[in-house]
Amino acid sequence: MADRPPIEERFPRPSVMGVVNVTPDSFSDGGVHLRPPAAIAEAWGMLDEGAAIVDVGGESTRPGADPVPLDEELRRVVPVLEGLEGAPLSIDTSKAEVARRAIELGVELVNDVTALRGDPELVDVVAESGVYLSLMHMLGEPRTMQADPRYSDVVADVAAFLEERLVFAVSRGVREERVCLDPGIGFGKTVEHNVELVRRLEALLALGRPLLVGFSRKSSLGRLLGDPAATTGTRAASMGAAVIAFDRGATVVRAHDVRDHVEALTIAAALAG
Ligand code: HH2
Repeated sequence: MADRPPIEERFPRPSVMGVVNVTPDSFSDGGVHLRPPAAIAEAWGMLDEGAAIVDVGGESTRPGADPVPLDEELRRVVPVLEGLEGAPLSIDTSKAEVARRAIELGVELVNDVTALRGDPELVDVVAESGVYLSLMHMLGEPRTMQADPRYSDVVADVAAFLEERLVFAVSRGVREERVCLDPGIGFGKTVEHNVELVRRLEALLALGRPLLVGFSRKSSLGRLLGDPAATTGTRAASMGAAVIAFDRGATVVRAHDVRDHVEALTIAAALAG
């Protein structure tokens, strides 16, 4: 197992995780990076702009998205990872086989939006390789998750879920100090649920792990700006959300517009002291 520092040392607060989706259908950048050279250039550019890590994904998890077969997901992400040798990378996947190939190609973090519920073999791949892990909350699955999501108390429910998933991962050999947790903005949540999660982020911090928050370009931002039918949010709205998530305790911010987020968070950190 590789020797790695705790995740909060590897990714000091605040760190920006750049997003490169190698998909035809992602909600904000679908089709933009489908050809490997475009995705590779975008990722190196994000690292130049100050991203601490770039998250490469070959399956959209936007509301309504259908699952992608294993061979198609591999076909999308492997050439991109091969072209990014030596770069700090994470893989946005819930499939053990995709994670295995990605780790062979140097990926250091597995970002699983199903929090190890999607593929029973993924926990062993993470534990045996010793890579970092992000566990995210999602209610339901992408195809149906936005159909009337309900919670008794969204923050308490998300916290209980993340705690249970963390205990599970550790019980299967994942080192706790390599895990971060994510409330899963937009994954089975209304605008009000997303707002509540950021407002009360300290309840998730109480779980004792660094938090990753991904509000970038999400439809709740467009809706908060007054368009009830919005499917995306603007860059400026994303940065507003990122700064507040950081101020409430987030360590890693997942974002598409890296330079703006790095600059906004650098100033937020300087002023917050
Ligand atoms: N959001 C998306 C995808 N992966 N992973 C984590 N840990 N947290 C998030 O909030 C998160 C995520 C959705 O955004 P995007 O990748 O831009 O879109 P799509 O899923 O349509 O590819």
